[in-house]
Amino acid sequence: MELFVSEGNPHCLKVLAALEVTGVQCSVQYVNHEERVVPFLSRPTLPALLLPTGLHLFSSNAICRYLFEVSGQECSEFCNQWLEWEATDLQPALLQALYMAVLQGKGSEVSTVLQGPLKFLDQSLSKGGMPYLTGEAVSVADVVLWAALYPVLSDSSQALGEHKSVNGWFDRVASIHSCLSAAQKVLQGKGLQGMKSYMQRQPAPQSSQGRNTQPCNCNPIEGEEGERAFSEEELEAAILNWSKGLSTSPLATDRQHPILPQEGKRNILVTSALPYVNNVPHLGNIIGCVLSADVFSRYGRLRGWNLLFVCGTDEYGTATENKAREEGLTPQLICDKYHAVHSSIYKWFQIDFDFFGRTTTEKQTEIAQDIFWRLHKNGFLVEDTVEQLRCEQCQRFLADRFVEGICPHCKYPEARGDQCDKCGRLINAVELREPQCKVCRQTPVIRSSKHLFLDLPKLETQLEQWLEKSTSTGDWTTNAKQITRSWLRDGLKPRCITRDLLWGTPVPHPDFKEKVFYVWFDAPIGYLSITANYTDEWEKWWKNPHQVELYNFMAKDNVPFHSVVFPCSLLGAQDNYTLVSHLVATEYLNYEDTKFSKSRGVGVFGDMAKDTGIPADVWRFYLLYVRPEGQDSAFSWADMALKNNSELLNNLGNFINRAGMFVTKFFEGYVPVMELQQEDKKLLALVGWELQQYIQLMDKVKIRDALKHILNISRHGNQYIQVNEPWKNIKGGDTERQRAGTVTGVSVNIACLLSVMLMPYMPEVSQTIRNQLNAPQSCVSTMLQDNGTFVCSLCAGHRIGTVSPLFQKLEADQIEALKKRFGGQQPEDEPSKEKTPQSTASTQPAAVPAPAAAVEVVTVNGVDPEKAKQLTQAVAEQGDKVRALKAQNAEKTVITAEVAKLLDLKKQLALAEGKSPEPAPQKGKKKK
Ligand code: B3M
Ligand code: ZN
Repeated sequence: MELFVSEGNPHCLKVLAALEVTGVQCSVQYVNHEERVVPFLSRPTLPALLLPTGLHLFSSNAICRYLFEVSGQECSEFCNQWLEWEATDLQPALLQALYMAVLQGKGSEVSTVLQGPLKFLDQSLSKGGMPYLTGEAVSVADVVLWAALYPVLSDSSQALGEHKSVNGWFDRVASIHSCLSAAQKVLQGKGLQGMKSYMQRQPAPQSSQGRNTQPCNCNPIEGEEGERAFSEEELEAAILNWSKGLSTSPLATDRQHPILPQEGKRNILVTSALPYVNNVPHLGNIIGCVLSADVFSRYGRLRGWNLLFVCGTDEYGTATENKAREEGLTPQLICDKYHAVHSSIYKWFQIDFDFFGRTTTEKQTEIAQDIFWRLHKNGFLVEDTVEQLRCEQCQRFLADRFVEGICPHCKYPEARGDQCDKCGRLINAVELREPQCKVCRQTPVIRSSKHLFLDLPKLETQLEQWLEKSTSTGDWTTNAKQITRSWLRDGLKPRCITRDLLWGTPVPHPDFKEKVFYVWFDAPIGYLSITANYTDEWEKWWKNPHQVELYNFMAKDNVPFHSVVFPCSLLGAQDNYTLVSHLVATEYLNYEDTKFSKSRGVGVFGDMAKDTGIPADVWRFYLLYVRPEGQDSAFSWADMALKNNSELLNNLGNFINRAGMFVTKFFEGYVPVMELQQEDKKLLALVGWELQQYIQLMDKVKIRDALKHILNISRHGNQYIQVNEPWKNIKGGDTERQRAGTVTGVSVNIACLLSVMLMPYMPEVSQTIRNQLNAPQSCVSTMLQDNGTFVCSLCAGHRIGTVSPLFQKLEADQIEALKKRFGGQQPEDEPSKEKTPQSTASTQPAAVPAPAAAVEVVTVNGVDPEKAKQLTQAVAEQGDKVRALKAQNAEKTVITAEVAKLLDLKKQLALAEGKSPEPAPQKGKKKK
């Protein structure tokens, strides 16, 4: 038997899953989409199964059924019924949905199209009360439906709404390894984008197929092609809302600190992963953590939730110790310096933390040690002996980054104690050949050292029970659930929580006096200690799981620590801690078509953004527009210019400016009287609908998708103005002038609504619009009223302020120059150092001293690679010399002189590499 499939074809996903689940012997051939496997068919059809008889099967469901039968699993009547439903009801809707999501960029409308089938599936599953579609065991029906739905359901950017039973069932099937592995083969880990080339070859689906599955039961009025249609009732409701005007109980806009949980309120605690202090964050770090958390927090405040947003720098660990040695400073001074760098970057990006703290505080020691003793007392810590390298001269055990030697696998001479940068293999430090202490270059000896381990296997059952609940009731992104599941699938092992380092929270146990806590045990406790530094009543947030909902924002490489390890620490400590309810993880943001790389000088780092002259709000807008939500995405200069010029300038800015200008020019700055006609009512309904979509998506933390609805509104607005031509009507008779007034009044009210919806994304622009419109403070309560309605907030007679353009064009030559400036040098033929591309972890191998400046402005001018190479060598040698002198406690004056030489060399190196040799210009900037 031979099975023919093609990549990115959703039908092939079904048959491959069936093949893998049943384990039937059959060879698989990957062919391209156009391959005509079945000779007598006029159109190429894949998948196709060539039977031993020489006959072909070419319906995907028939192939699946056949494979199950061959493996001895007969297809029941019930099963057949589901397969029928899949082919006749689900497929047409799916085709439409995929077409929209993959080719038209209308991912946000997928939920509408799939609403009907998903609801049916959900009801059937919950009525049936069984784990699988047809009973207690997986059948062909489960595999077929799961595989059909996999592309959309696994894409976390699709807000498909509440389908509890579907979600539970979907996850259950997904945990069958063969299913996921088939999905991986077909989609190549690219998610929906993996289907692009397949979808491009499919005929466009009839849009009526989408119409049949409208979410409401009402009879929609058929609109023109591509237009959303509303029933009379919906139009009436829109006018009723509009005329209600602003609520009389406006949102309190100034926050009273400390913010504490309140009875009867939705109490939301938001954290962003704590950035490592020793590095300047790049755009990928910023979008993954602080910016996403900021947008959600700002939105939550608009919704009237009682919300606290905390973050801070993660300051302990080897990376800080290394940086301190390189810069000739104490670890504490390094932390102080870089904490200020982080603060100023986030301030520039307008990240509105309620509190931005740090982990090197007394509260951290207090709380971390308390959790440690509780774990100890409750029997969740175990002791074990570990073989480690110890430098007798420096009198200490060498953490992985403090030792270097020959890689046992590829013989690379500068392999680190944890990994080889050449072959990428993980290394156990004791396996290194000819190991050297990186501080004094002596040969270390092997010694055993006792360590403490968190007994994860003992906590596993508790953890799983909690996870089951949290992931089913909370909004965990798909990647967060998948990563967690795969950790659990392999079974948990005890994890070492102690390290032989100096710079860390001390382990209070007398038998482990010399040790500190491992950073990943310590860092998440930072959330608690940072809150404790904000308010003494921190336990009201952190030991209050029934009143508090916790949102953790992070990039996906941080997931297991937040979903498995840290929850285990808290569960084992048994003190009624608040555990995460919503784990929101982004995928990776790439830079152009490569990765951000500090060492190669590629990409835009937080502190450089402001030197581009592009306003912070535009940066925010673009990063949120390409937020890696559900799949990896890329920052691109050309695209940023395009989006600025098309979406911000021509669409959004243009609409708001026109609306305001009409009021100013035609009505002396006073909002005119509005007499709504059918067309205006339709627009109100449409804008109200977009607002609803925005709210639904934001509630589910689909930040990127929600943004598209803001832009939709201004697009509708522009079209409305274009069709109604107020500039002509204003010159006509009474009726025409009245019409111009209505159109202007409605438009300027839409502009006001847009300013509120923009607040989480572009806070400054939002404020500017409200200033220009002289909008009442209470307009920000739009999202409180009846869960968000479009109301008339600038009534007839309201006087607006001075209107001016909001955005500037980004010119092609400007963008070219920026692209050159930040493109970095040609990637050298060096081993990849990006182990965890989106974490703020240092990607700099410790052997190569980091550039002296925290702020690098990368230029291509004046680059001298040969000289740079020599200087790199010289810097490394001089660095070693300084370290050795320090280790030997040499005279201070001697050390100072050598450090000066080192700094000078680094400056020369920076110049040779075409970077700015000046250190961070932090002067004159206030600490947050
Ligand atoms: N500092 C790793 C990172 O920035 C780490 C996060 C800690 S969150 C508690 O990716
Ligand atoms: Zn040593």
